[in-house]
Amino acid sequence: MAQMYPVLQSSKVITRYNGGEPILSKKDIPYEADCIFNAGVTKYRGKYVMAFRNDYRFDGVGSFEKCIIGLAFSEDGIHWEVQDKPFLTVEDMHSEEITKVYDPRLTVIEGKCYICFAVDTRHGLRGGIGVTEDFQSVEVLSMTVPDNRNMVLFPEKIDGKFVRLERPFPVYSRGGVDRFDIWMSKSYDMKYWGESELVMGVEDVPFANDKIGPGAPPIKTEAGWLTLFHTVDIDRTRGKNGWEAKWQKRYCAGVMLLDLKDPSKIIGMSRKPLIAPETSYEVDEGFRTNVVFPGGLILEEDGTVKIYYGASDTVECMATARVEDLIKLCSN
Ligand code: BMA
Repeated sequence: MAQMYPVLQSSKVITRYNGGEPILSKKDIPYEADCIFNAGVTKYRGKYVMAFRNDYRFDGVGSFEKCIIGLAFSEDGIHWEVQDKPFLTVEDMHSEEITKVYDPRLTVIEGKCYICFAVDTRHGLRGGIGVTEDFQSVEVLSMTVPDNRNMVLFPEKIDGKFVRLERPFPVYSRGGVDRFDIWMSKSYDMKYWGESELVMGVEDVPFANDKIGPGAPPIKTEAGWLTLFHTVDIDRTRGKNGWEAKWQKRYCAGVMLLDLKDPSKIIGMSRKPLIAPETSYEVDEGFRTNVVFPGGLILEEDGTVKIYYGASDTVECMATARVEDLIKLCSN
């Protein structure tokens, strides 16, 4: 059985926007919406773009009938103008197999905006990669076999190849429980992926006892590729909270630095969470509780970063930090 886990605190280097108030939530959406969270954010042609998850029509038990992706634009990365219709829905996937589309991540590479997303299918969870230039439609370039998701792309080719981080779910071969790790694959064309290798095992993270996965697409710094990941610890003594009947997990954001030339090599990582659930939105007000799920990291010209994260699967929040402080956290 998983151990009881200690209190975890966010690093002092981060500042939550408005003390942890959401930057996007249900009330901002001009169509049917309940939970707005786990967004991917990037800058494209001078504007901030956010693709967010929208779960709606609660079934009264533990999940939502609908799970789609919406789109918003912003001039400052804080105030958002939401498009009047959804961006990527189950119907857009043209497959009877697919039941949900969610957890988008955005990366601009060579002038095109790529979107990684997850889908639930009747035969397992898959990770998709699509591309858009007009944000009207998405051309799907590849889909993994089950079970794999949480994919994020590096913003440039390395040695002539596109590179992604990803998180397969090796249940059968990891003892029949969650022991999920971060992997990496490469591709010449975004379609065919290979050269897969392990980047970080869950056992390498002192504040995780369950699983880890990629979070925000990496940003390039002189010290290496800086990236955020999510971590999960389970504590069986945690009881019901939120709208869920039973929720014993806690999700935090971690930060690590990968080698510029060979990003399968970890240069360093923070041995403590970068963001742990602490505010009411993160801890006890949402559909779930105790969830901080990072999906976007933007480096500004003044050396600050904006960190975007979903709070308790219900709202989208943001925090800021100095990039050099994040690098410092990874230097042990
Ligand atoms: C994961 C994903 C995320 C979600 C998290 C916490 O398995 O479904 O989208 O935020 O659980 O519920």
